[in-house]
Amino acid sequence: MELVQINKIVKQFFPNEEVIAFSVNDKGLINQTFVVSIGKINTKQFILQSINTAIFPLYEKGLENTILVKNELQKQGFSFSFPTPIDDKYICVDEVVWRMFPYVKDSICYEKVKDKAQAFEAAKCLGEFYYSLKDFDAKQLYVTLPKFHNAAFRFAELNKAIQTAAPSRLNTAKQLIAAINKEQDVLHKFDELNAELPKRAVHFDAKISNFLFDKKTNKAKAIIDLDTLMPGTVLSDIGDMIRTYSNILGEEYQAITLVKADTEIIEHIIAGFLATCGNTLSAAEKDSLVFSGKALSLIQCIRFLTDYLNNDSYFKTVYPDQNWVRTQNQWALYCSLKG
Ligand code: GN1
Ligand code: MG
Repeated sequence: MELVQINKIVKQFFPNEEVIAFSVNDKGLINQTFVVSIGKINTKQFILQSINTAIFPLYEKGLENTILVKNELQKQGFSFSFPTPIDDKYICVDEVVWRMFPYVKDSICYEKVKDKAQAFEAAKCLGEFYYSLKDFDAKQLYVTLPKFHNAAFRFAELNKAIQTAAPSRLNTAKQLIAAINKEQDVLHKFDELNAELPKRAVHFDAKISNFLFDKKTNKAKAIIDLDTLMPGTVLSDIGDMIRTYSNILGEEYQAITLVKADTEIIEHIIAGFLATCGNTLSAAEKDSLVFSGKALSLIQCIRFLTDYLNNDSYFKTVYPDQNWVRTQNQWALYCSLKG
């Protein structure tokens, strides 16, 4: 992207301002994100982001979800920042959909969890999010990504990919596919629990880079990336926190034999979450939290493997076989969680 193109888009939000500089933020695997500096005097920073509408076809409904949840969080006095699109709008330029967000000042975004204190902080923020939304009727929210964390669906997608995969990729994955086939019980149990547990407003992507931290105090400051906000159960969020935080080397780590879950981090996630969500959760929800980490690791393993077999059509990759590395990484994590 050139500055002139960026400026054309930003003008639709700030007609009287000029973009003086921008940089690419390449953290997400799906959308395209820029940090833009606006105004020659009193320069201010914003986030400019294009939406991958192939992956988020119901993005307008997603915006409605965000606004509904924002209003409720404000009403309940949620104490963390929850940056939502400027002017509550998305715009379309040359068939690309864009939105802007305020930049959370003095914040820092981490790709990997630094330590258990940081995991505790993020989980406390999520716990307060659940507490603030405890009386919010999740049925008001649209299901923008149907079956997103439905294990049976993910397994069926894997089987479809197996049918059309290139022989070399299929051959690479053969043993792992056989091993995954033996884990059906975990997939079934996850879907059964999801059917039984209370439906809540769920973030659906609670990884560490979706919490911003204060540069000075290291406290959580904001919760971001709301494209997947929709009805679900707590298992999706705590499961994804466990999956991403306990894997301290990160999901991109290539020395697979070193990948394993840090159990102390898991304890800190659960303690932090329960500290702020109060008695929002039922006993059945609390009992399933540890299991959810295991299930989400297996589901994400299946998702990366499916994409590998589909020639990397979903998750962004920067080197060949990256989705295969991610698959093995998630499998190693799953095996360590399984014990
Ligand atoms: C995707 O784009 P990003 O990084 O926010 C994905 C998540 C996965 C994650 C794996 C809509 O999120 O479900 O857990 O990659 N989001 C979607 O890194 O598929
Ligand atoms: Mg996301």
